Amino acid sequence: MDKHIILIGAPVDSGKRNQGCRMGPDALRVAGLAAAAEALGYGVTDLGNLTPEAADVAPVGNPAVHSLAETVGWTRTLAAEAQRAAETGMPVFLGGDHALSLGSVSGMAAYAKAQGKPLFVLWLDAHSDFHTLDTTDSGNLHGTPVAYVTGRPSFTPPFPAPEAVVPGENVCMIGLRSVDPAERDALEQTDITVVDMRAIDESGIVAPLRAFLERVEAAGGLLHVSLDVDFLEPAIAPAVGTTVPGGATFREAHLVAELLHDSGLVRSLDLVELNPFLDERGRTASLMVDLAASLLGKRIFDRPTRPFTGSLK
Ligand code: 6HN
Ligand code: MN
Ligand code: MN
Ligand code: MN
Repeated sequence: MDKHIILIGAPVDSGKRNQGCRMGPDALRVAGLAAAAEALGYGVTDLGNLTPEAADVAPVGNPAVHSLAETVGWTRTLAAEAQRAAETGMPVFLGGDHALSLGSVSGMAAYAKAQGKPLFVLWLDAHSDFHTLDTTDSGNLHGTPVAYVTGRPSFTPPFPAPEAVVPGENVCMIGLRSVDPAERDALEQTDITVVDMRAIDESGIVAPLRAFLERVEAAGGLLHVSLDVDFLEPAIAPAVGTTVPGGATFREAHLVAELLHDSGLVRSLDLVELNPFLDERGRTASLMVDLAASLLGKRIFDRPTRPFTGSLK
């Protein structure tokens, strides 16, 4: 089961106005995701592209919010599929915009709860995606999933009440460089670990990641990783609608993926916000697949699963 991957196509495009992420799952397939996993010894099942269940919802108070019914439908569909897929392997959600994580993460939280284990979430993103339905100015629901899964108010109804809430202390965000004032004020009231690009510049990306992974391991937790394309520096990953300069470099991102593999803790993964309409000759899709391969164990030479800290004898 730990060597079995379930690819779940989630062509969610309802989380923002600019369209194109619906083509993401197929671009990740064309870039060779299944073959890369198979080459690393995994069995791969591809469930194809899902469609959202129909949802009938009343309008909410904030008139900026759009595509609400479609996003609620996706959340129900993906939360149910996450729980089903996790029974037989490692779910990999092929986005689709980041609104898909309303479903993937809440579904994995429910799965973890049923296993009697805590879910931890690593959010690799330029943005904190911590808006509620009340605070979002853009009305773009891809900016809300962390608020939903950590139990902030305003979502229920129309969204389903999460079966299990993820405590803020179990969430670590790395790569932040675009946080709206309302998100920042709310984040400061939580125990969410926030690692912005300045912190990475000053101290490197390894220390905060390792500290978080040690907490996941000590708690016997399951780790969900949510990788937004805009975590990456736009010069190397242009295929995203929300580029912010100053992102993670090629090597920083690979090192994160490599350390995640070595930890043995990753239970599920989102690959989100890829907009193939904005790509250059598939380079962003290929980079996302290469990062997924590193996370699944692609390496140059074997290293000890823990960093070498002892002395040579
Ligand atoms: N993402 N904070 C901005 C908004 O519109 O709420 C940007 C959200 C970006 C969403 O990273 O998936
Ligand atoms: Mn995001
Ligand atoms: Mn983002
Ligand atoms: Mn905003």
